[in-house]
Parts: sequence; structure tokens; C-alpha cells
Amino acid sequence: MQKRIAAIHDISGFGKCSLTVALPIISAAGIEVSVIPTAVLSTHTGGFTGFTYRDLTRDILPIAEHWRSLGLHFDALYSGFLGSFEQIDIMAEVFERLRADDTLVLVDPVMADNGEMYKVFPKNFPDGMRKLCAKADIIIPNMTEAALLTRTAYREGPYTPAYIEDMLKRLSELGPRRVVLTGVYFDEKRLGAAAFDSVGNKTEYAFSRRIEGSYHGTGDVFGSALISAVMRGFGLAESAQIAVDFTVGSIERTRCAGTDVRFGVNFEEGLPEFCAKLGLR
Ligand code: PXL
Repeated sequence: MQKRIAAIHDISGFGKCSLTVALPIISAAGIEVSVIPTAVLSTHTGGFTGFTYRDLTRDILPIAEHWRSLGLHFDALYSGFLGSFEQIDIMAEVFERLRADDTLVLVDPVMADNGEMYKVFPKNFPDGMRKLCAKADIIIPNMTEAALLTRTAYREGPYTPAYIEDMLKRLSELGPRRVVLTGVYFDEKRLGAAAFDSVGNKTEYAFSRRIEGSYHGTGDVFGSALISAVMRGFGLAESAQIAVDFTVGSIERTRCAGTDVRFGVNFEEGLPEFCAKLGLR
């Protein structure tokens, strides 16, 4: 049966991230996507000034409640950028209302990158995210978010396997059985993700070429590809490799084109190859 995911992120009209990335990627994977927009912005907040910001905090629970009343079944709930601190507790309530026994809850604790918290969030935001991560089956922090969630100091790479594996363990101790950590690298040539399953205490790595620069929206491209692969039946490490390859290909095309890094990455032209890897033709 076709799977159904509820994606709960903001919609930034320009700049390819959150819902404008999750919808096309998950749909291309042959999975149905329902959306709860957490906020509507003219652009994302990474490098643009003067963006509009319509907070939708009060709409989230009524949307979830309407879906619950319809008896809809979701194979996965996928949350990302939340529009306000208040939305963290609301998201926990959304999970309560929409989660069935077989629903996978994936939380991307979007709040920081490159050693810094996004300026739109208050200082106590990581405390709230930590509580939300406890309700997830899988979390997918980057290295900055991992440091904030575990209350450890942010460190720049290259990292060591011991450092990454200790971080993964601490993150899973927050509650989620599985953790995929992004922005992992042991040398200057390769970069990727580490996938950890606390059942079996196993860490696996998914690397690709390391490309210079910081491209906006790549965390959402990665997360959307990862949940798509998991929903199509791939294991966590295999899904992480598919998502890393898709993200790196998208970055490479964008770098070759010389596009402004704020404009998002060209993931669109990688969709046919992504679908082929998922076994869709
Ligand atoms: O990609 C993460 C993200 C999503 N949504 C908005 C953002 C960001 C990161 O800056 O600003 C609105």
C-alpha cells in the first residue's frame, strides 16, 4: 500500500527549504505527503533580511484534530523548522493525536548550524527541542544541533570515530532509538552522516565527496530523502547513504552553476537518479 507522511515544517516561498523541498522529494519517492505549515515566510531566514513571517501556531492543533476526526492513518510524522517556542509543546501534542502503533516519528531539531543558533529562536529553544526529541523514533541533528541537545560545547571537525560515537550515544539517551548525525567528517576529503541504532548499539557511516561552502536547505533535502528511503523499506544506514548521495549531487550542481548559496540547491535534477536508487522507474 502507498505510504502516507505528514510533513510539519514552515513554508518559505523562496529559497528552497522545509516544505518546498519536502513535498517534491517525498512525492517523487511515490509517497503521499500531507502538510501542516508551521509558518509562512517570503524567504527562509538564512541570509535574507526583510522577510515576511506569518506565524501559524494557532492553526496547528485544529488541523491535526480535524485529521484525527477523519481517522487518517500516517505511516510517518516528519517535523522540522518550528515557527515559535510554543510550537514545540504543540508538536508533542500533534504526535499524540496522529501517531498510530506503527507510525514512525522523525524529528529534525532544526535550530542551528555552523556553531550558531538561528537568530529567530530564543536561548531556551534547545531545552524544548530536547523534550521533543524524546518523543521521536529517529532524530537527525547536525553537529551544532547535537552539541546544543547534549549540552556539550560545539566543536569543529575533523572529528574522530570515538567523538562521533559518544555523541550518538548521548543523543539516543535523550529518548530516540535511532539517530542520524549529519556533517560528520574524519578528514578533508569526505563528509556525510553517521547512523546509530541503540538496539544493537551499532554505528554505520555514509560518506561522499566533501564540497566547500555552506548551502542553504541541505538539511531538509537530506531529511526528506532519508525518510523517503526509510518508508520505501531501506535500512537506516542504506537510507543515510541514499540521502547523502542525493544531497551531495544537489550541492555539486548548485556549485557548478555558481548559484547564490541562499537560493537553495538544485535537487530537482537529481530526482530521476534518486528515484532509480529507490527502485522506482
Ligand atoms: O532549512 C532550515 C530552515 C527552514 N525554515 C526556515 C529557515 C531555516 C533555516 O534557516 O530559516 C524558515
